Amino acid sequence: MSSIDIETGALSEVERIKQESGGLRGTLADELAEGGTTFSDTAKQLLKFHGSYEQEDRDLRRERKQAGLEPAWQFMVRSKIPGGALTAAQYLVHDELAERFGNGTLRITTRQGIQLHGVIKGDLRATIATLNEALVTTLGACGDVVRNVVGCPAPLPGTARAEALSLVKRVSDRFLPATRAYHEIWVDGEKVAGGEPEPEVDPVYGDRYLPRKFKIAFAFPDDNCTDVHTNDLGLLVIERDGALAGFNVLVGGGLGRTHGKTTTYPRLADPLAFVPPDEVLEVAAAVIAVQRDWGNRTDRRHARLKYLLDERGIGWFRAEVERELGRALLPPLPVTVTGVHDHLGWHRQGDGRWFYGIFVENGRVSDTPKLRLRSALREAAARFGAGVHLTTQQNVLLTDIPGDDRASVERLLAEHGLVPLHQLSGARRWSMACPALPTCGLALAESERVLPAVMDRLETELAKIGLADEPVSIRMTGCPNGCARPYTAELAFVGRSLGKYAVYLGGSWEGTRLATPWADLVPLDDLVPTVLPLFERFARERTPGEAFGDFHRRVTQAPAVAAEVAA
Ligand code: SRM
Ligand code: SF4
Repeated sequence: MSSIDIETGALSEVERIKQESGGLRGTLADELAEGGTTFSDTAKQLLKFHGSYEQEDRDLRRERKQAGLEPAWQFMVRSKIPGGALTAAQYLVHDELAERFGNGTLRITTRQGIQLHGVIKGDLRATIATLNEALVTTLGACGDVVRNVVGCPAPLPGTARAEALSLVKRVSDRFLPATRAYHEIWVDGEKVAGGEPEPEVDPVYGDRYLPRKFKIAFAFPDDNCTDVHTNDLGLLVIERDGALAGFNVLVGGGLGRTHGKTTTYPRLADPLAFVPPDEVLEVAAAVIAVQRDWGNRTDRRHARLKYLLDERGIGWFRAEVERELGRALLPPLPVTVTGVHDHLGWHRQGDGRWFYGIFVENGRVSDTPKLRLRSALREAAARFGAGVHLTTQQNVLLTDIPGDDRASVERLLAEHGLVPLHQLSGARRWSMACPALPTCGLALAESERVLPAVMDRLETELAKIGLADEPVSIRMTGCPNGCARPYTAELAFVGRSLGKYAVYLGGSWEGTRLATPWADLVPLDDLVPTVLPLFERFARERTPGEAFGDFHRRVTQAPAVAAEVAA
């Protein structure tokens, strides 16, 4: 019996759209052929599964409305890049498309993807087709399916690392939607425009796909650079004698919440089982099947796996997964997550070559008069054939660089205005922001565009109190959905309304503890003065080696304060 049989509420509108879409086709091909600037509401929903969102330039909203014009419709195209690994050629295609069809910038995402913004409807097909020619897909980058599978992108030596990375790709391939619609619409083009949709039922997802987005991450206990506990399904590597012994399976992570409501909340994943490497695909399929059959399809705000787990309990969930598998699961192994790396700077790959990690402020790759980052990355890829690996902290690793080229790479980056790593403050190096305005339709406040100035101000103050090099994870989002993972940061600013933020405090450096609300409705200009006393007290009273988030969890966060702000 599936949960659908026992649900009493009406299915959400998106469920109907998926079910009637004929394998995610709907009217997409016809609407593309019609031209114009926008899609119908139904087609917009299906477009997400193909890796694109219809957006508008919100900076132009008022002006265009006053002039009696329609909104400045434009599209975001998101590449799905398992483990964030691109060849030089694949990266160069993104760079070229950003120029030809986008807004001239590339946006590295918090899930190792690349977003092109500002693509107009008439250029969508060419954009997606060109990515596919370079063997990059956008299928399932958005929508109610398994999203980009993330894993540590650093090509460090070690068989466990190599094996885990190869599994990232296999898991991603396994859970790509099976529909042929994607190729018909975007790659083969005309063949299907106006044609009858072929009935197709996806062997993994069925005809209604999943109740909601589903996120998978791989991580290492000593390097949780992917923030594994924030995913619906996490796979934490267990090594024995340097070899990959298997994974602890974690389930039910997710961060989305709504201001002023306690019924939606961030949640870290719980350990479910230990699985050997050759059973990962099967166990992942079973976890996905349980969420597919039992996840909430009436209320999209309660449709993520985390709510199913809280409603039914981990014991029930384990029993359902075991029923799917037809066998018992092994208990999870005791394991502690001890570290997170950003992989910036030079590192040996173990094959005689090197990789160099570059800080990309808030993931935005662009050329400005001061910093020509886009040109620098393009040249590095073109001249040195460097692979471009993307991190979940929105940074870039240039890979496969011969030792002899290291000085030339450094020169190239310096010529384009890149600040040497040692000049970055610890706080800036670990900061992240989501795109928010002007592209995100859900943004309540600015994020990417204002965090750099907040960091300028904070950095100056931190230098005065001896914390210039202190690594502190600081994240900002334009709304409570959590796209830059604010709730696992040590300090976070979450957009409340235009120019006002909630302040969260006390997540752990390792990503194993959630931050809690500390102050609310703080105006943008007051953010630094508001949080500075926290840093001053930290500088004075911390124990040796104590991290900022741990200190504040220990000394300042009375639960009563948190509860008050949440109410
Ligand atoms: Fe996100 C929706 C951007 C990672 C939670 N996210 C959106 C949309 C598509 C807005 C929308 O629905 O109209 C944003 C597009 C903005 C724009 O202008 O392009 C958007 N999310 C992003 C990215 C680009 C942020 C970034 O700074 O890089 C990330 C793309 C990742 C990728 O390549 O796939 C991104 N989003 C995340 C993460 C972090 C993660 O997965 O590691 C989260 C929190 C984890 C989670 O999913 O719980 C996240 N995004 C959301 C949510 C809340 C989901 C929920 O369960 O409530 C929404 C809203 C929704 O789905 O209804 C959302
Ligand atoms: Fe948009 Fe909110 Fe996500 Fe930021 S956190 S990109 S404002 S949905």
